Amino acid sequence: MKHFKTLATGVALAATLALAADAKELRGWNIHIEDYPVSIAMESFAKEVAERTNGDITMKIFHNAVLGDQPDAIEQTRLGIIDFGEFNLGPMGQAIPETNVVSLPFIFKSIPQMYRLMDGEVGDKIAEGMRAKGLVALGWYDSGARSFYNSVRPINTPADVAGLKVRVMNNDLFVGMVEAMEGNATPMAFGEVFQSIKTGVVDGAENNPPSYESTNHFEVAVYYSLTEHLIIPECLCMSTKAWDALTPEQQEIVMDAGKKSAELQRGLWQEREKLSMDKVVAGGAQVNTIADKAPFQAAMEPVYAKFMAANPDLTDLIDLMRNSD
Ligand code: GTR
Repeated sequence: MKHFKTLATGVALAATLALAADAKELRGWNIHIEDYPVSIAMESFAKEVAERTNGDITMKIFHNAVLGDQPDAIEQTRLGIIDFGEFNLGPMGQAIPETNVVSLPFIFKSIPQMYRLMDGEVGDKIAEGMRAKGLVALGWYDSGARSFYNSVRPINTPADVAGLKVRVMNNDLFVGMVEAMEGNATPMAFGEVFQSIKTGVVDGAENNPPSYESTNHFEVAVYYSLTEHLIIPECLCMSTKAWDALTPEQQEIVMDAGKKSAELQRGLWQEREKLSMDKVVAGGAQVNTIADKAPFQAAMEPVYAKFMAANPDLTDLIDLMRNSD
C-alpha cells in the first residue's frame, strides 16, 4: 500500500512537472528602459498573450539590454536561446540581407510612407527573409527618423560631418554612410555611447529624439541636427524555435497580439517624440533643422552604388520603395 502511495505521488509530481514544462515562460529581450514606448507595447503584448491563452504562455521581458547587446541578442533569438525580442532592423542587416533595404539612407520619404510600405509588400518581403533566418515578424514598430548629434558643432551640410568621430549601429552600411561624408564611423553597443561621448572616444552618434533623450546623450552631445537621414522601423519578433513549439491557435493569438502591440506602440511613439524634443531643448540641446537635405542625399550615391552592386537580387524591392509615394 505504502509503495502504491509513493508511486501515485511520483506520478502526480511528474504530471505537475510536465505541466510546468508545457507552460514555459518565454524570455524576451529589449534594449530600452521600462517607460519607453517599445517597452510599454511589449508588456502589453505579453499581458494579452497570457490572458488569451489562459496563462499557458507567459512571458518575462528583460528591459535595458540586460540579456546582452543588440547584435548578440538577434543571434541568440535566431538560435532560440532567447524566445522573442524587439529589434531595430539596422543591426539585423548583417545576418538578414532583406532587412538592409530599410537601412539605406533616405530610402523612405516619410513616416506615413514607411507605415504603408511596411504594412504591405515591403514588410512581407522582409518578413520572408527573416523567417528563413530564424525569426517570425509579429509587428512593425516605429522608431522615427534618426539624426546626427555631437559635442563639436552643428551640422548643416555634409562637409560638417567631415572629421567627426561618429558612433553607428553595427552594420557596414552605416560605416559607409558616415565615410561618404568623410566622417570616422565607429560601430559600438548602444549602452556604451554615453560614456564614449563623455570621454571623447567619439564626438557623437545618430538617433531619434526619444533615444537621444532617454539615454541622456543630449547632456554630452548638445548639437542635434535634424538630418533625418534614416527611417528604420523595428520588429517585434519571435524565434522560429519558440514559434514552432506553439499550437496553431496559440500562434494566431501571438500574431494578433503582436499586431495590436504595434498599433499601440506607434501611437505612444508619436507622443514620446514630442515630449523628448521638449525635454532635450529644456536640457540645453541646440537643435537645428536642415534647410536643404539634397546635398546629404547626393552624398549617399556611393552607398547605394556599392549596395546595389553587392545585392542585385534586392533591386526590385528597392525600386518598389523608391517609386512609391
Ligand atoms: C534606438 C533603437 C535601438 C537601438 C539604438 C541604437 O533608436 O530603438 O533598438 O538600435 O537605437 O542606436 O543602437
